[in-house]
Amino acid sequence: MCHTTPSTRPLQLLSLFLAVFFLSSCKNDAPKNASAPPADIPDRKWWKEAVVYQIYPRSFKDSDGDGVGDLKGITSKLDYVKSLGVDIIWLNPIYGSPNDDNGYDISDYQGIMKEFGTMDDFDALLKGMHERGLKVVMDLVVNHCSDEHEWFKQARSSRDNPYRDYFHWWPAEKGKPNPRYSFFDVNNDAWEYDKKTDAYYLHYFSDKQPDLNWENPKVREEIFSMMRFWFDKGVDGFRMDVIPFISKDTSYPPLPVEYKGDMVKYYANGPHLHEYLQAMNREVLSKYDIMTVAEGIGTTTDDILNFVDPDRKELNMGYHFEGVSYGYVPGKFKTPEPDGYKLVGFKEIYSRWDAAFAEKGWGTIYLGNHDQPRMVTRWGNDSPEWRELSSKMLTTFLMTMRGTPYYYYGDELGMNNIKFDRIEDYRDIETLNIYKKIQQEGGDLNAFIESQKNGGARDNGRTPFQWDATTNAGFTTGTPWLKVNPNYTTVNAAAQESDPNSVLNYFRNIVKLRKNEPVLIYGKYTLLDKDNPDVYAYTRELKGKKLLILLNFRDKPTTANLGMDISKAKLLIDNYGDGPQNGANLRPYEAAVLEL
Ligand code: TEU
Repeated sequence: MCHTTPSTRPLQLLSLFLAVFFLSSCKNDAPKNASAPPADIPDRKWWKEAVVYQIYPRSFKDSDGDGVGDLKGITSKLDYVKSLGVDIIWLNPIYGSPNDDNGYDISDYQGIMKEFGTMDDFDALLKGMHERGLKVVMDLVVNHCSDEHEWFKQARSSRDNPYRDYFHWWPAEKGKPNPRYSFFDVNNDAWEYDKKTDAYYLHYFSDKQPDLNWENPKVREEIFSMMRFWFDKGVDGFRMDVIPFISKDTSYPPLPVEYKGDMVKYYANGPHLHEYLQAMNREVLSKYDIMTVAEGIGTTTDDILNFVDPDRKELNMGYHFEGVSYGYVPGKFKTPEPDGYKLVGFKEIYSRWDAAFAEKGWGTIYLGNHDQPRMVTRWGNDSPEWRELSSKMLTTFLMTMRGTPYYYYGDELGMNNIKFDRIEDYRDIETLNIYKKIQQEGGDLNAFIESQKNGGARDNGRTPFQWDATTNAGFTTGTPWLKVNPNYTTVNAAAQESDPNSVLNYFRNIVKLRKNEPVLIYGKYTLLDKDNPDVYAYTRELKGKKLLILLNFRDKPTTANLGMDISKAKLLIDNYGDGPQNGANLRPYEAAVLEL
């Protein structure tokens, strides 16, 4: 045993101080509010230990009364964001854009959308974030740009324009190209005929979002140099929009006979994708201390490591679509199964994805974003009786899984789907086009509107943030671009701020717990009671510390069959406040984290 004599103590204190100082200034170290994980965790990274908070800038806070959220609005709310305990803010696109797809159609990659403000506003926002120890991740949308981008204006002006090969063209004299699928075209036709040069151009999304031709080295260099521009400004990473789509077989062969409209499977992971990502890493990403996350459309547990295996030097993380696509009626646009989704299948998906990173790589976890319905409506229960408890339960899931959590603005209040009755209330190109398609085909329009109330219409997740009970939830003094959910009079940040039991304060507490318990970040995940149709139970384990997470996904009491005695377990957090009663008997939507 080592005894410290009084004479050596000041020296020891000094070296302890220096060690702490050195560790806390180390780039890959934990964010400041975390207690230090055991020293021997391999491959620690700040982006693994972080909680990401996604802000949809259009709907967060409007500073000038035009009804559209903006950068100054976000800056004015940074203290709120900081108070959540999150580390990284992901901003949906804020670049110059005519807004055919709310900024995912970029006309100026190095400028700011007029409605959102100016580059000075951006610089002030970035400074405000960094001053508070918050990092910022921007959206990188480079599978396509806007048809109003100068590149496309040039390209479509003549067949021999130097920018022509920045895009994918099919000359009309070769006949109609083989079909390709577009998400946002009423007829799902990705080839748009352009009269001026008598040719078709390719657009996987709307006809105002022409696909960029990554096979052209000049395009890659333009994009890499644009990325350097933002990194040199100090941004801390990119979320890469539909990145598995960037490489294409430009001979556009007929689709194989097995093709059944499963566009993503056939179009993702093109022939040169990984070559381009490796070049991006070599030439840009590796030069900065930043993070990257692929919007991993089409990725599976079998191929995700091709993106995030650190030895391959491509990206850091990806997010998959298997979870959020689960439990929809096949063939019906994002319409939830009438009896609800099956929890056993849900658990299987998340467990399989956790296992994909057991040896290497790193995952993410999310239940909502700007393309999805509100988490509580889709995965919990948004009736007044259960909205708060089930929101907290889902938040517990997100904050106790391995993988970096991506948490969507407003979920910390338990915001839910707005459930529009009329197509006129929708603004999203996706919903409007699907409606038109159903109309053209003489389908049942009312059934579609009904299906989207609890379903996946993207505007459900894009309504303005509910700050307080004043007009328009304090989001704007003007007319909001998208209606505010009428429940803002009771569901709002101000009301929840002072209530220790609010959804908001539960979020803050569980974020704190995650950051103070390295086991929740790095610990091994083990699913328990796998076939239980109502309870999701699992343990997380690290260096002798073991936590048990119990989540009741139902509006009725139920019991987890754990095969262990938990009467001596220590309660760390619980959404009812007093922990499970009588062993593993759980009340409706009860969520608890226990130390075994
Ligand atoms: O989304 C990719 C995508 O495939 C979406 O079309 C999504 O699956 C669908 O909308 C769900 O209903 C990304 C962005 O996140 C999305 O907002 C953009 O519209 C899209 O790319 C095009 O950039």
